[in-house]
Amino acid sequence: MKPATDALIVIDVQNDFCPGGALAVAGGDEIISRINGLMGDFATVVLTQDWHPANHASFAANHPGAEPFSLTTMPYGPQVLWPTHCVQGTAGAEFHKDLRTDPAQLVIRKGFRPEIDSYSAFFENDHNTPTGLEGYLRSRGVTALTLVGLATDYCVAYSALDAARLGFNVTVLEGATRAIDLNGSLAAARAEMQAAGVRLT
Ligand code: VGL
Ligand code: ZN
Repeated sequence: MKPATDALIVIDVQNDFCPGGALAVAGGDEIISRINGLMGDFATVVLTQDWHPANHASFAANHPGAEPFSLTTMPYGPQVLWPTHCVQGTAGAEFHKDLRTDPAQLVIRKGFRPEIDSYSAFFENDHNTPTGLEGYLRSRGVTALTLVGLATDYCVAYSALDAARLGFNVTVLEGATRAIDLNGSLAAARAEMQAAGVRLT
């Protein structure tokens, strides 16, 4: 058992990020048994859920003529336009059926505002609008985070970088993550995380 100051943050282990899903991450389902096993080691377990309305601005389908995986510019900066995924209330947004959810005390949903994406579990993509997770963790005395889940180079990396910036001691268990790896995004995310003092193991 880890000390009570340690929390496990399980990022977006949802059907749409697993094989067969709308934004499938290669091998996304391979990490689930490992994550389930880890849950027993942590007194605090948080799950995140990408949770978009159908009219979300991050969907290529909502930008006439735009291809999935192309880049656009939003008021808050560059934004990848994704295939429609994790729409609120759909099967694709549900957690993978093999993921244990009972040990989690908190499920944090993100990306629910139509006009702004939220990769990070802590802040939306403007790097300013909080999700509330920081307050939850701090008020429970948590100082160290272990991050696992999908995808390494987007939601896991953005969460890890924000957490490090907020002063948490952050470890990403790379073996319990899988990446999208769009145009070198995995290498870039790893370098950024290392530079920010995130431990990659
Ligand atoms: C994610 C792209 C779009 C993720 C979520 O969970 O990494 N990636 N929405
Ligand atoms: Zn999303």
